[in-house]
Amino acid sequence: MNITRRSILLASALGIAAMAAGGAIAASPPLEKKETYKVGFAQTESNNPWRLAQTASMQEEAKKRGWQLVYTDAAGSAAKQVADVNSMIAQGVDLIFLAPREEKPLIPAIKAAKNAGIPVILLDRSVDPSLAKPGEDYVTFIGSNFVEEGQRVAEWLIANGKDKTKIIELEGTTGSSPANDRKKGFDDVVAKNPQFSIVASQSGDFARDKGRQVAETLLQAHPDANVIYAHNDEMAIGAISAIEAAGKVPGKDILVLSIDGGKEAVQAVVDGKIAAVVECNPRFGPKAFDTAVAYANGETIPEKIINPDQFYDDKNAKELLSTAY
Ligand code: GYE
Repeated sequence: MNITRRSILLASALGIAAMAAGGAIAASPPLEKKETYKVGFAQTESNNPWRLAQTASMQEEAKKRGWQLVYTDAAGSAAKQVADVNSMIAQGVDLIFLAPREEKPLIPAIKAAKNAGIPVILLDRSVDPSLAKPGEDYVTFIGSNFVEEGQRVAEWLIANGKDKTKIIELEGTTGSSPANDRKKGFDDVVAKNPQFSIVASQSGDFARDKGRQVAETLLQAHPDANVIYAHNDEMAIGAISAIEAAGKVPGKDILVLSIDGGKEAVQAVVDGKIAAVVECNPRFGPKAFDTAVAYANGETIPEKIINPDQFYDDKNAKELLSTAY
């Protein structure tokens, strides 16, 4: 009996043992050791440079290794993303990389893949930890520490904001893990510094035009606001248009803070329109595929694999601009 076959049998024996102990099959399905794979990548949307960089990184890596990549784009719809995962299951892919749009609606699709014996690796967004678990329902989560990203922005503001203390927060997609965690990380630090206050917080759905519209409305409602914290670059760039349309100067009257660190935003730091950006690293390909191989080899996979993120402000943006995606 070859090693792969033996490890599959061992994994199912463990599953049967778990069932006998009164639970469902515990472990995430194994991945057979093969020369090449057919893997799925269920992208959530493609409306910004971050997503395009992530998709390119996944496609390049698949090409480099000679793996077949079944790519879908849910175009901003969790329902379509569920259908995309189900279609990958029907096509019999070996493994699914999933960027779940929101924390809850993708859970049934993750469980369906598990029931079909297909391991899932979550990329860049996570799911509600009370509903699905790493090592059990999915192999692992690969991505940034979003709570820390929010904290880093808040700490920069506390240290450098001076008289800029009244904050408008533009939240990402409601129910998505980066929006939840970037809010938590930022708001908790601000709450410990009572000279700062969040005067309004509303979703701009991680989108440029929605961010512009929401910023416009909130700036009218709160004319004393002098900080805009956006959960991503797209909304920050939208907010800059709203600030200028209101006859104010970004970087002078209103500080703009952002997360993602795409080239356009880092250029805006160089130009003084964005005060600081925490990068959210979109280069997933090598790590994602390496993790799949390690999993097939039977290595222990950590519950979370965290990408390192750069930080840009006026001290380093010019020098690092050429390295931004
Ligand atoms: O910040 C945003 C994108 O999930 C980390 O989603 C990702 C976020 C990223 O659309 O720009």
